[in-house]
Amino acid sequence: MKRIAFLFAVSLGAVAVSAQTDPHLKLWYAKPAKAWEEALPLGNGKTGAMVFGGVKKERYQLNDNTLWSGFPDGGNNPNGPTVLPEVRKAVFDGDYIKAADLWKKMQGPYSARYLPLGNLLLEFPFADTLGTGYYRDLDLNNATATVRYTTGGVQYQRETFTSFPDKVMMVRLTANKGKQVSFTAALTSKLHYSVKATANNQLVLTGKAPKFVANRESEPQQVVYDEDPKGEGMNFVIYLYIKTEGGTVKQSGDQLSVTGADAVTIYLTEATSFNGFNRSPGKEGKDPNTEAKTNLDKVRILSWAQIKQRHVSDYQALFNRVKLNLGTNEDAVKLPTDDRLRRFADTKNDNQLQTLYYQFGRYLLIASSRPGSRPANLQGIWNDHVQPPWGSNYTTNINTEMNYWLAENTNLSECHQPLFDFMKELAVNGAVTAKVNYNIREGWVTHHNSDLWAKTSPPGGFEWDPKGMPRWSCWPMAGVWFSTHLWEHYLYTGDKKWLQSTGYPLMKGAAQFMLHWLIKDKTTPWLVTNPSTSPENTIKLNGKEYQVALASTMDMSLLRELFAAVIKTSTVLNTDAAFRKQVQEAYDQLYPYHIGQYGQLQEWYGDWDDPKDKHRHLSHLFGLYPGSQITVQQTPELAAAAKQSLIHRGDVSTGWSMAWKINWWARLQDGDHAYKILSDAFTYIDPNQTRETMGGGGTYPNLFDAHPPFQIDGNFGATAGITEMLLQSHAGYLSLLPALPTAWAAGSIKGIKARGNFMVDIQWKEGKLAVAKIISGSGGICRIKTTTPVKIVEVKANPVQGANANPLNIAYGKVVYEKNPQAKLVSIGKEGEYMMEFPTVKGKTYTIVNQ
Ligand code: FUC
Repeated sequence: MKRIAFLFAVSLGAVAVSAQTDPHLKLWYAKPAKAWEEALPLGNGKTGAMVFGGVKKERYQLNDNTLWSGFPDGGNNPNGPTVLPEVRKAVFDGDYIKAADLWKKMQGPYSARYLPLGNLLLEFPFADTLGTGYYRDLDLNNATATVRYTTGGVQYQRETFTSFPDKVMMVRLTANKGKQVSFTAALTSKLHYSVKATANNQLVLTGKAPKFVANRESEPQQVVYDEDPKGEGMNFVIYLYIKTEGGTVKQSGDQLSVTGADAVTIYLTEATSFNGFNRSPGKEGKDPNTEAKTNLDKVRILSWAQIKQRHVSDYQALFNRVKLNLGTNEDAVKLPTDDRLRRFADTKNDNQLQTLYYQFGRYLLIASSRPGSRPANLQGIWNDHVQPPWGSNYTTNINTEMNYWLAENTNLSECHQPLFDFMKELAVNGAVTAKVNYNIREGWVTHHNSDLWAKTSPPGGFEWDPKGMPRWSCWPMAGVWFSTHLWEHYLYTGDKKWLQSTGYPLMKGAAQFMLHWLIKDKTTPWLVTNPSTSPENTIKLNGKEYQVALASTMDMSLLRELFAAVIKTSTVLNTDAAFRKQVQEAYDQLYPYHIGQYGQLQEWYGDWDDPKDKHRHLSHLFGLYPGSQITVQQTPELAAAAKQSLIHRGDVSTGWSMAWKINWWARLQDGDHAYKILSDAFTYIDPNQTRETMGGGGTYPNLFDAHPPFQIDGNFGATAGITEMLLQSHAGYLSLLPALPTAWAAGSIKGIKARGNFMVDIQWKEGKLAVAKIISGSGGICRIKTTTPVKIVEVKANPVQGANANPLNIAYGKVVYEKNPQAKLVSIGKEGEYMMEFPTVKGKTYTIVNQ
C-alpha cells in the first residue's frame, strides 16, 4: 500500500506547479485515437507530437518543423522581364485569356513539402482491449497529454509533453503497483531510415528526406530520393533515452525493451541538417547529431519533475494571460469532447465548448510558433503525410496570415516573432526574385506560396504544366500583406525600437517594390496593378472565364493598407520624409473602391461580380478585416457594400473561409451572424471519411479545423474572430463588446489586448457591459466606445501624457470628438453609441462601470 502511495505522489508532485487550473480546459476522450485527427497535438514550436493513446500499442507521430523535402532553390524565372510587357499589353487590350497564357511563361517550380519525421511506438504486453476506466486528455492548463486505463487489475498512466525551454519530448509511464511497467520502444519513419539501439539505453534513428516530392494532386505520385547519401535531401535524426526506476532495459534488435519497472521516463530529442534558408558557399547542411545529442545530454541528468516544472511555468506564462468564461453547461462538460462536438450540431447549447475551442486556438499557437522557430505552416507543425495536402507549406494568399490573426489580440505577441524572422529571409530572396523576374532593383516581392527555404518566386510549374494556374500563381502581393503585420505588432506593443530596427526596413522594401510594380491605367487616371488576380477566384463574363485582369480590389486594398502603414511609421520614426511623400502620392492615385450593380463591393476592376458566386475567397473584403479601411462608423457605404458581398457568398464554406467570415461579421457589428458562422464551424467532420473539398468545413474530433482536410488556419482565425466579437480597436478607439451575440448573455474575458498597448478585461451581464478594466501598457490617451453610458472609477493619477506617447494617437491622429482630460463622456451622436476619452499613465489600471 505504501508503495502505491509513493508512486502516485511522484507523478502528482509534478502536476502541483499549476496551481490555478480550470477543470474544463481539457480535450478528453473515452477511447484511443484511430484516425490521426483524433490524436492530440503537443508542440514546443519545433518538435510536434500527435498522441494516439493506445492500450496495447501507443503511437506518437512526430514532426520537426525544419524537416522539408528539397534544398534551397530560388526557382526564379529569367523569362519574366521579356514576357511581362506582353502580359501587360494583353491585359490593357482586354485579352485576359492571352494574358493568363503568357503569365504561365513567368512561373517557376512549386514549393518544397513539409514532411513527417517519424513515430515513437510503444508496445505493451496486454490484450488489445480498452481495459476499464479508459481516459485520455490534453490538458490546456499545463500542455500535457495523459492516458490512463486499468487492465489486469493494474492502473497505468502515461503523461507526455514537449518542452520549449528544454527542447525535449518527455513521456512518463507509471502504474499503481510496483514492477508493472513493461514495454518495447521502437522508432520508425515513413522516409528512408535506419535505427540503432545502443548500450546506454538509447535508440538513434538516422533518416534521409527526399530531394523531391510532387504535388499530392498530381499523377503519378512521386517521391524522389537522391541515392548518394551525401546528395540533396535533408538528413535527420531522432534520439531516445530510457530511464527506469526498478526493472531492466535490454536491447532487442533495433528496439529497447523494458521489463518490470516501477516507473519509466522517456527523453526524446530530434534534429535535421537544416542550416538556414539560403545556401552560400561553405554553408552546407549541418550534422543533426550534434544538436539532438547536445539537447539530450543536457536533460538526461534532470528528473521528470524538474523538466515538467520548467515546461509548465514556461507555458503558463503565455497561456494564463487570457481567461474566457462564457458559462458552463453541466450536462455537456460531462461528455467526451467528440461526443460534445456531435451534440453541438443539434443543441447549439454548449458555450464552454466554444471557450475550449478558443483556448485551444491559443494553445496551438504557443505549441507551433515560438521565438526561434519557423512560422506555423498550413498544418501548424503537425503532419503525417509524405505528400501532404498543398505540401503543408506556407500558402500566403490567406492561410499563413490567418495563422497570426490571434497573435496580438489574444496576448501572444511573442508567438508572432517567427513570422517576422521569416519575412527577413523572404526579403533577401525576394530582392533577387524582384530583379530576375521583373527587373525591379528596389525592394522585395514574394508570391502565392513559400517553404522552409523562403521561396519567393511565382509557383505553378512551367508553361506546359496544366495544373499551374495563374489564378493563384499570378499574385506578387504576399510581401505587402505580411508587412501589414509589422505595423499591427507595433500598434499592439508600442515597441518603437523594434519598429525602427525590424518593422520599418521590411515594410519599406515591400512598398519600394510596389512603387515600381504599379502602373498607370490606360483608360482611367488611376494607378493599377497589371497583371492582377483576386486570389483563386475567376471572372465569369458572357459564358467565358478569366483568371487575370487588372487592379483587383484585393490588390488595391492591400496597397492602401501598406502605404498607410509606411506613411504612419515614417512619421512616428521621424524619418524618410521624401520617401513618405512618394508613397503618399501613389496612395492618392490608387484605383478606388467601387460599389457595383447589386450593391456589392466590387471584387474586380469592372462591375463583373456574380451574385450567385459562392467562392471561398472573398479577398476584396480585406479592407473590412484584417484591414481597417472599411468601418461601419467611418465608411458606412462601403461597409454596407461589403455586407452585401458577404450575403451573396453565404455562410457555409471551407474551414478558413468561415473563420474569416466570423471576423467580417464581427467588424460589421452583427454578433448573431458571427455566432451563427462560429456554430457552423463546429460541424462534426468524421476523419474516416476522406473528404477533400472546397466547401463544407467544420471540426475534427480533436478540435482541429477541417477545410477539409485538416488545416490549422481555421482554428486560429476563429479564435481571432471570437476576440473580435468582444473587443475591437482598429478604428482609433477601443470598442467594448462590439458584436456580442445573444447566445453569450453573460460572461467575462480577461487579459486580451487592444491597439495602443492596452490590456483589457470585460465582464458583461444580460447582454450588457457590467465592468471593464483597462491597463495602460504605454500611457497616452485611451478612447473607448460602448453601447451603454459608462464612467471611470479609480483613476488614481491624471497627468495628461504627451499625445504622441500612444501609438493609437499616431495611427489615427484625427480626433473627431472633444478632447477631455477629465475622462468625460462624449456622445458621438448615433443612438446607443458612446465615446469617451481619457489620458492614461503607463502601468495604471482604469476601471469602467455602467453609469
Ligand atoms: C488556397 C485555398 C485553399 C486551401 C489552400 C491551402 O489555395 O484556396 O482553399 O486553403 O490554399
